[in-house]
Amino acid sequence: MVKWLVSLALVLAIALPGVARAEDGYDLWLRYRPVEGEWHKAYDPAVTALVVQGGGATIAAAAAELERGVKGMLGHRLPRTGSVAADGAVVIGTPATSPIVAALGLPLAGLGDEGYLIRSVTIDGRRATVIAANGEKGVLYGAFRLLKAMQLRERIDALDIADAPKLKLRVLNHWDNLDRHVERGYAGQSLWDWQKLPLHLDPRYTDYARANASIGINGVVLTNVNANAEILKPIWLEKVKALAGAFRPYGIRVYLTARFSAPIEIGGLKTADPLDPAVAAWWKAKADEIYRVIPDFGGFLVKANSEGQPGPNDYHRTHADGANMLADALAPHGGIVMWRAFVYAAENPEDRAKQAYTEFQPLDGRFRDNVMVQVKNGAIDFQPREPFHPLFGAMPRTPMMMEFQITKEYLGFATHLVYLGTMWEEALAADTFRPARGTTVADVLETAVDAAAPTGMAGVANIGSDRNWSGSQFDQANWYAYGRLAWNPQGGAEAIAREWIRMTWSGDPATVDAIAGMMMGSHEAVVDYMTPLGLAHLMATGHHYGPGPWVSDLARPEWNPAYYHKADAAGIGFDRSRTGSNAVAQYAPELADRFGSVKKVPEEFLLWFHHLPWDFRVRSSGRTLWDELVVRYDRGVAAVAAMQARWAALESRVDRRRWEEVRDFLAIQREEAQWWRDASIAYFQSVSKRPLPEGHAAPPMPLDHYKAIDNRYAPGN
Ligand code: BDP
Repeated sequence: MVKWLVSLALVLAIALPGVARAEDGYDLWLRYRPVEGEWHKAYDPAVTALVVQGGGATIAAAAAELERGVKGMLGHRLPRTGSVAADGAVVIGTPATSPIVAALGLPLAGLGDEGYLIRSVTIDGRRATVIAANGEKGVLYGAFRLLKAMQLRERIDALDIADAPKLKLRVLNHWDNLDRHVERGYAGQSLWDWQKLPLHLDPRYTDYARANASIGINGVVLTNVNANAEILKPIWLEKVKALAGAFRPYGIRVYLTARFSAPIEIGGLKTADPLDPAVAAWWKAKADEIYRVIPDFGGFLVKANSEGQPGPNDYHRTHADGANMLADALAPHGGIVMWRAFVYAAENPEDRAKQAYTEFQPLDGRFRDNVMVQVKNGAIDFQPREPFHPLFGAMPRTPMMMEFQITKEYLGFATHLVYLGTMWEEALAADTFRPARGTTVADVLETAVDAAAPTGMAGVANIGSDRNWSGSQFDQANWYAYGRLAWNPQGGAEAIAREWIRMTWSGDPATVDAIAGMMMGSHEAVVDYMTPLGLAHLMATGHHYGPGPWVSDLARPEWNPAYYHKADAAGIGFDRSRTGSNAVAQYAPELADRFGSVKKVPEEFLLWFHHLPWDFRVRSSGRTLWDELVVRYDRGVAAVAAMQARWAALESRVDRRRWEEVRDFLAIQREEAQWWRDASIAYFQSVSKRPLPEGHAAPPMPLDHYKAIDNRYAPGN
């Protein structure tokens, strides 16, 4: 019987490849599943052979990807030919690697060294598609784009696509420790299997690089911002070199985090003072050593004088002193320093939201040309919703790099379905009013300080050793959306979601609409059930798993949720208006006025900027603030229930295994949304002493129950 069942399963698996193959998410958006009927007929004759004339490892990677994609989608091999011998050739190359490309005289001038052009052309009377670029990386990006056209069922017989990235550095930040623990990681262990490096290269490194290249990511910081100086020792650099070698064909450079006190810890010096010549000499020698091992090393990412990390302030030097010293060591090799502006200090009584601006803004113009200041999207810390960081637009002479968090530390870990594209779009589209109305955060990022200056975006990775890479199927969308927005910060979150869905789940229009609907509303839902109306940082201590709005006993004031919500018998919210911390003054005057006024502040930031009485009337609804909070908590929970219902209806529309995983995760999300709602209402009600509005249920348990929940082993901590 068992044997018989096994053979039946085998027969089914062969007969119904699309249905029976258990997908587990490993293939990401590069699934290359067979193309059906009419589309197959259209594509098949258009892609018959591959013409590659020379080129290096990156062109070889592009060719291999085209072969893989065509085999998967069209079912045929892509023979390589040296010339266009029949209709349907795909010609790839740069004018330097390919005489055929050179002879076409294509308009590549405006595409830089990473852009590409894809055109349907006629060569010697034969129909062909050319993927051309100034550099090999562009060819690789173009190859992925052609494959995407087929994945999205776009016509490929009259192509004329020109595209180039708007930012130069599109970087993933891995918060990975050398013992493979990932700080704030919810997708297993670090991908970097250090113990087996450099001699064993896990094939996943190549698949990781392919996925990154497919969305234009061109740099990865391998190590945690809470840095370990060990990584800079020769034995580790050999391992880094091996990873760099695996990534190089895909146009990806490696970077490392530099622990500021490394000269003391591994260099035997007594100080790490950036103005001490011996310290500068140590870093210079270290940089020279790194570049001997990894000639295209990208540079350093530094977290200094933040949350206990060492830095120049320890020696009464500025962040510019520290960054410039490292920049001077890297400059001869073309490396850059990404210096984080995420700084705040327990000793500093100033509103935490103000501290980064206070410290960095006066340093505008004082950094070397190869320094970028890397700024989180908001002024606190990757909260479900924050207004954009006031440093954007306020340092016009300093290259500014956006830092988004892809891993969902504060947004429900891997088990909550939260599409971050909309959240990032909101930040990128925010008007800074600097230098004038209409200059968005995206514009600030894209506008290089001068022609040679770097521009960039960083994303804290959500990638680990889990089969599905990101801990959940839907968190892959956040990796994807991050890459697409780093390529083009003006790219629309919904369009990005839709293309991801079609490549990852299904091309069926009704299915795409249903999943897009879930994703597009998902961020608002999590904001509602965790931190509505501009509340922030109410998560439990340390691991940040679940609610902890009552916490007020931690050593550092700004680690306590109570510091952020300031709820008392009279009301709730953090007064950052002129009469409060005056954080609004760090924005352009128009915004200071808007955010600072209770009448004009956007409702989603109401309690971020204002402390208001519980019976304050909320403009949009006319409800009291207390009632509105309760309504929003419930709205968030209801939105998760609606996602569950939508997903249930898709049961027959997507493959079983992934469908079940998402179903289960939504059930976890539902429970946890309820937990957030109940615990938050129980706590705030203990402060506000108000009855719940009619039709809204009391939390089932007393406050003490929620306070006693102990999740000390939550992941990522
Ligand atoms: C916080 C994280 C912490 C990071 C820190 C940072 O909780 O793990 O080290 O950000 O960005 O959100 O440096």
